[in-house]
Amino acid sequence: MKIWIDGQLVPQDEAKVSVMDHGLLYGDGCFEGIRIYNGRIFKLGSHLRRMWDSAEEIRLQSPYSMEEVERAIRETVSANQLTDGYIRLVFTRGVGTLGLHPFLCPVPTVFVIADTIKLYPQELYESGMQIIVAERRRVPRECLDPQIKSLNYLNNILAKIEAIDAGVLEALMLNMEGWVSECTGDNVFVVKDGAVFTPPPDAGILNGITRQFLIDDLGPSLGLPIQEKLFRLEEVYQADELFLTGTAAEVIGVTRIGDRVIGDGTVGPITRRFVSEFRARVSADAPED
Ligand code: PXG
Repeated sequence: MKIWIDGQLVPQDEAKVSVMDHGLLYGDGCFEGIRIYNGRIFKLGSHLRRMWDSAEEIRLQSPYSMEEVERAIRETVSANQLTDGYIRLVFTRGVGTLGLHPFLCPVPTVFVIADTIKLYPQELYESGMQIIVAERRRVPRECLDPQIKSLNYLNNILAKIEAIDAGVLEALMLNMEGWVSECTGDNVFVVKDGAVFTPPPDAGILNGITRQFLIDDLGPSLGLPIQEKLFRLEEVYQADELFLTGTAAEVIGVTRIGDRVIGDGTVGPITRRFVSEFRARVSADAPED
């Protein structure tokens, strides 16, 4: 596998980051996870814009322009001959001294990995996924805004460990006010009486690119408008259907939360329409905007 790092494509075992890199020492940096479908880079423009927004929020200035990073991504994908796969774009604060001071790191480290992706088993999309509600709350926006896709994922990882300990793959997280926010690596949608809801960005979530694609594009084209609304766990338990979205998971139904069954315990009809429409859209001609 070839990796693009600091301006060069190199074999994987030559792609190295220093132990003095603040991305490693402090989790100081940001990243994106992007899908390749049938030779097209799904929502590359949106991912690049979110990457630049994250970088700006942490006052990290990329040494490469957005166009240069886009070129680097396309080069990495073709060097690895990928038509379907997964891209990881990372900016770190770069090499510095011991000590938090970010501006003593002169040059951010930039790298691009393009690889295949292991999907959830297909049967999970048919039968629905089980998740839990994490004890751990989502970090409040006032502390570290979840809209920043930073290299600090321990809040999510600790909730993910709760899920793994419970024998499932995802955990739903509440914010500090008790509103439903999102899962550890996925956004959440509720279906009730034919209407579809998802928490707004100010619930303290990552505004997922997949989430936004459903709101702007799939929902309207299916005649299923999606409303952003704060809701409590009770509304999740009383939902007719529940589903998650994310770059890795795509669109997937949830049929159980802990020991509670959602709806009739099967993947509901509205979720199925989103799952199949998503698949159809990305496999035909995935939008790159
Ligand atoms: N919330 C959080 C906290 C995420 O990390 C999403 C929502 C969904 O956003 P997108 O833009 O992907 O629709 C994410 C995304 C991984 C991995 O390697 C994680 C994500 C995306 C891709 C890969 O586990 N999280």
